[in-house]
Amino acid sequence: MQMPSPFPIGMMLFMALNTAPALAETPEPDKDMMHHKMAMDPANSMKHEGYGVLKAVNAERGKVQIAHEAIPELRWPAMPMWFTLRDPLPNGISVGDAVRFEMMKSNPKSNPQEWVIIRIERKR
Ligand SMILES: [Cu+2]
Repeated sequence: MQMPSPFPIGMMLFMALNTAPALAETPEPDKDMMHHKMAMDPANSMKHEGYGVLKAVNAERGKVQIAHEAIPELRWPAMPMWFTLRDPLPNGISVGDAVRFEMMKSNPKSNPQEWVIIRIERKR
């Protein structure tokens, strides 16, 4: 009984003859592809800047709600949103203040909403 093959015999031979060079070149295309993919996905970039108004603080949970402006690089429209604070909220920032903040994902593979503020300051 003959095994069904999706490939014509000439193509099989071609693939067999090309096995060694293909293996040798495998790491480069993979790396390029991954780099390209990371560049294409804005959520994988490390750090993003945002502006908004501080709406609420939950000091116990280390979270703040910011009505942030649109962030085009992430394709985020303006919205009120809770963020996790990496550090305690600096003194002198209170609810109602206009703020500038920097954030990054706690884990690049996690849910898109897990953003951590690594810097926050009153907008001058
Ligand atoms: Cu948001």
